[in-house]
Amino acid sequence: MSRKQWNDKVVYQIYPKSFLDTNGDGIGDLRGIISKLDYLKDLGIDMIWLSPIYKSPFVDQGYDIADYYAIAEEFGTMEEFDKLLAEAKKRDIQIIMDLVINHCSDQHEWFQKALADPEGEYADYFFFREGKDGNPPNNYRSYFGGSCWEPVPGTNKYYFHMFAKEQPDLNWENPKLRQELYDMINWWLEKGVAGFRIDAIINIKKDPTFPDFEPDGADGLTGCWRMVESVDGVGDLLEDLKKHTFQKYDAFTVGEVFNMRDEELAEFIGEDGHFSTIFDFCAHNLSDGEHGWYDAPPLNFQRWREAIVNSQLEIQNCGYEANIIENHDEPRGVSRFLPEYARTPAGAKMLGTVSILLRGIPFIYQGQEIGMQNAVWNSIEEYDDISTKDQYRIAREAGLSEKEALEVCGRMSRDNARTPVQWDAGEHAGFTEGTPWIKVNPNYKEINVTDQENDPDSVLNYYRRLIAVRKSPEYKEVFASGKFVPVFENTESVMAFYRVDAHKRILLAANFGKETTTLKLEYPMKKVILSNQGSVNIDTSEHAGNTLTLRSCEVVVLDCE
Ligand code: TEU
Ligand code: CA
Repeated sequence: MSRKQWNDKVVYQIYPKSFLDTNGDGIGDLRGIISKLDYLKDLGIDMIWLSPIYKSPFVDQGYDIADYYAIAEEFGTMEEFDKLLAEAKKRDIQIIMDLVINHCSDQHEWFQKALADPEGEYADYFFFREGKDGNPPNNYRSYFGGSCWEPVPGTNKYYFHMFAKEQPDLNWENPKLRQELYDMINWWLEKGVAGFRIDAIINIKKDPTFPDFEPDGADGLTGCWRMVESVDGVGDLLEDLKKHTFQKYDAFTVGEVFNMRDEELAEFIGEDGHFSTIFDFCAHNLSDGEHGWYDAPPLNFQRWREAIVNSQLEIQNCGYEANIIENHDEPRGVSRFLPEYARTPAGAKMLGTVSILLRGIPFIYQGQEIGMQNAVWNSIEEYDDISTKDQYRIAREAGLSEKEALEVCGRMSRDNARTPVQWDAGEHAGFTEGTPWIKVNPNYKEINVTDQENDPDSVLNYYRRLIAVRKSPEYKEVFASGKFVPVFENTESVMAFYRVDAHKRILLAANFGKETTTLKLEYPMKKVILSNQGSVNIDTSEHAGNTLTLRSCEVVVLDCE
């Protein structure tokens, strides 16, 4: 797909396990997704990204794949997947899969064969290395805690994993392994998927010498991302991947890329970039703590605004990124980016408007369209997420009390976004007739789809209008391709920008503050395109000039001269 074919699309991320359960086992499934396609169509969705649905032991919720050619039994069958593709197509909705190819599951046949014969050909699908004097080959810490190296039983070797020990990393230097992956990718493309969201992809390039780095934590280890940042040559692997797969099918690809070198942006998303697009995590990276979640800096509106503005300005020099508020790895945006007084329907609409109308491809995460929030977690046992358990341990080891460590996890846990979608006010929020695999956020009686369907003023109905505006014949072009121009940057608590092309100048202005504020408009307003609090207050009288008054949590989108 050329840029023109995807830069006006709106994408919706489904985390299947928590979307909708239709057989009472407490786990969302493909039939649940099929039954909600009309709902998504109605919302204005063009494309669905499915988090992994492949066969998996679910150590990391399906990001540990045991068979790339099979659907997880928990979710359904290949026939049901084909039905999902066909039903989506009828509605003009495309499906993209999650492509997890930096690592697989330790239950994958390749890894089992490698363990069975550590000198054989399958061992070279992975990184098997000899230890140093009874210790692991080097001092890298995995993303989920502990050493990146796990002993290979019966040998003096270790295998390498950047995530959980059940997620061995694949050796991309091995052409045979690469070919196996390419065949698999092409098989899915032949089936009719439109493309992929590509997991943790920058990690595929390893430094084969695995040099030690200066320890950066109490455990004496060093984050494995240091190798990612120091090694050269990931671009060659990504081009090889593209050439043998996506390019041939004109597929849409969105890379999950952290730790990229800034100067390489154009190579990633430029006209002939490695991917169609990558996610913009600039706002999310603001809460990277030096040692973990427990020392994550608190969010500050000015820093948030500055990060987004700078990122937008940078990106438009070469391509498009994908804009998100939240995803399955991040806490709910309403709880994270809005101050407490703004965690209301008005606040959710305001945040959504900014995200959807920025320059780039909007991705909406399931439940975002009704303003779902972080849950309240009462004990570490309530969590399922492997990363949350690790972060809890780190926080405790750093001296935080149980209560404090829980508070940290409550704020940052990936499980915040993984609680079931709140469909109605009935038992288990209408997600399942059985026992949900993870707790339902108790606020489902206040926040759920059914109630919002019936309320014209709801967050859900606002999102429908918002997406419709973005896709309307009149404004589609300017929102898809128009330039991003920041404005009112010196006004405390206001996030505002223009989207501009040869024909249109759109102003978006949002007041994140607690108090009412006024802005002196630079251009006369032609028309109110959207607002989240009823009538828009513009005073054009002579003494006022052209003044816009914004209440707390008010956002307006104006067509200007
Ligand atoms: O996420 C990659 C991931 O975990 C990053 O956030 C990583 O911690 C980062 O590179 C550190 O800077 C993906 C999936 O979205 C996630 O759900 C999986 O757990 C992970 O890969 C492993 O597949
Ligand atoms: Ca089910």
